[in-house]
Amino acid sequence: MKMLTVCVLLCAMMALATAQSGPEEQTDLVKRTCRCPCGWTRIRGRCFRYIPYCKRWADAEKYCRCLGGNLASIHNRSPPIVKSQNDQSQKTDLVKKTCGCPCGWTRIYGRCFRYISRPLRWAQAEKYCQRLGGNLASIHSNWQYRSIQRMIKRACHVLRETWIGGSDAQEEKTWLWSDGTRFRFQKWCRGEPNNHLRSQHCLTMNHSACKCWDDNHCWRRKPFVCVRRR
Ligand SMILES: [Ca+2]
Ligand SMILES: [Ca+2]
Repeated sequence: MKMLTVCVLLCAMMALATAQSGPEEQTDLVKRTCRCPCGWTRIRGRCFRYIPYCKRWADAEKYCRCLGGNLASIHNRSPPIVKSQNDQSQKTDLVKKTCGCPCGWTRIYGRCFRYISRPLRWAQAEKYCQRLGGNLASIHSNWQYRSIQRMIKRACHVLRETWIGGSDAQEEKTWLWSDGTRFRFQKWCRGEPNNHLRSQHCLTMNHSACKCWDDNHCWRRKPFVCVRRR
């Protein structure tokens, strides 16, 4: 059975305190503040992650160890994983969010998004996303906005003010997305963008109690959301 191909690879890691940092996860500071790292789903005290790659069992186990866990063990006759196949919301958490996207990315409307909790300045955040093969996130509908908020909430349970890819640094009041897509959808808070002190040129989401958009000072350090096509 050495050549057994595992097409549904499910990794599990124990409580956060026992997790080891894998190379893909080391840059995320999520582990320090969240119960499960980004891309993992907490079920009954353990963190699970579906990996949509075909691997032999041994390679699958090695991959999970690299992420700080092991292949999933199931201890109940009706375990939450099996149960989730009939539960649309949990099924979405475990399967759909990684389907077609690299590990750690969440698929939303055909694109892959990733929340990085490490606070960086806007330009640093854009460079970070570029190193991951993407850009800071562009958002084109209220539905996408809500989906990204849900992704952040799954990761950290709160909606912190977060950089996305809008900027009017090139020309005041001309907002552009750093990924080159057209800037049409807008979710500004009341009174924003106000270009406070004539020096706010970068876009944050989850501003104020309304969790809407604000133009902010690009030098401020905030967590951010990256996007890539696949
Ligand atoms: Ca401005
Ligand atoms: Ca502002």
